[in-house]
Amino acid sequence: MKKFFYYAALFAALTMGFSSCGEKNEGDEPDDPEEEFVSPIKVDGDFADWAALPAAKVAVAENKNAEKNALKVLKAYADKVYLNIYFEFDGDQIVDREWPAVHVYLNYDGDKATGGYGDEFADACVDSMLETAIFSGGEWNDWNASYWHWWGEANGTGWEWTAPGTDTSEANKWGAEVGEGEGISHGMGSGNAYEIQILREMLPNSPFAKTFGVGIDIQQAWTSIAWLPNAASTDENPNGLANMLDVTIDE
Ligand SMILES: [Ca+2]
Ligand SMILES: [Ca+2]
Repeated sequence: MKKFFYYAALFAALTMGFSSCGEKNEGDEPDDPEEEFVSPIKVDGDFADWAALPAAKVAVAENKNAEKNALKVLKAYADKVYLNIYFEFDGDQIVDREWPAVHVYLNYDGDKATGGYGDEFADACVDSMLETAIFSGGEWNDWNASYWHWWGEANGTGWEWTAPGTDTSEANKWGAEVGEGEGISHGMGSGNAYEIQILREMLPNSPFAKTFGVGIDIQQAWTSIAWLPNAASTDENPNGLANMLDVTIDE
């Protein structure tokens, strides 16, 4: 709980723009200019902010699979503080709107020799994952995700939940780090698109490399029906796996 309190305080300081040290007084100067940072992306379901970003700074993965095509495009932009994600989906395929989970996968260290989850990504180097739904009971849901680390073998596959530190054997794949609703991320949608903002500093034990990897998937009835980046399905690659999307922090 103590850790959660710390991150909640940090988040409050970052979002409200005043110092986390001591009480706020009228006219106080912030201790750290970073706390004044305002992202060019606002989580509001209005995507004009994405259109205004310089294209060279935005990583993009478009759907390449004719069957698993419920996700159309993934865009990722890492500013000084946040990882911002935008995606479009096929509304006709997302019929389960009770609580359809969207996962964000991170190769945060940029190292393809660490992490796993080759189930959806050819390079199998996912270090961590965020999970919550984009809809809840048919309405747009704030994407205030839980956070999990890969505990399985390096470059491994599979999906098991487990408590952190209890067992890092091959059988246990994901260990919990942060519970849902702690404010590590937010999201909002409109039409057939959705935007997510993740506060990188609130992800515990997750040092980001300047260039790191991102991927997403979307579920219907608790099963992933599509993910990005992807590739065409072939005899050699029946599941249409591709490497994660490289994202470079815009410093
Ligand atoms: Ca927006
Ligand atoms: Ca990794």
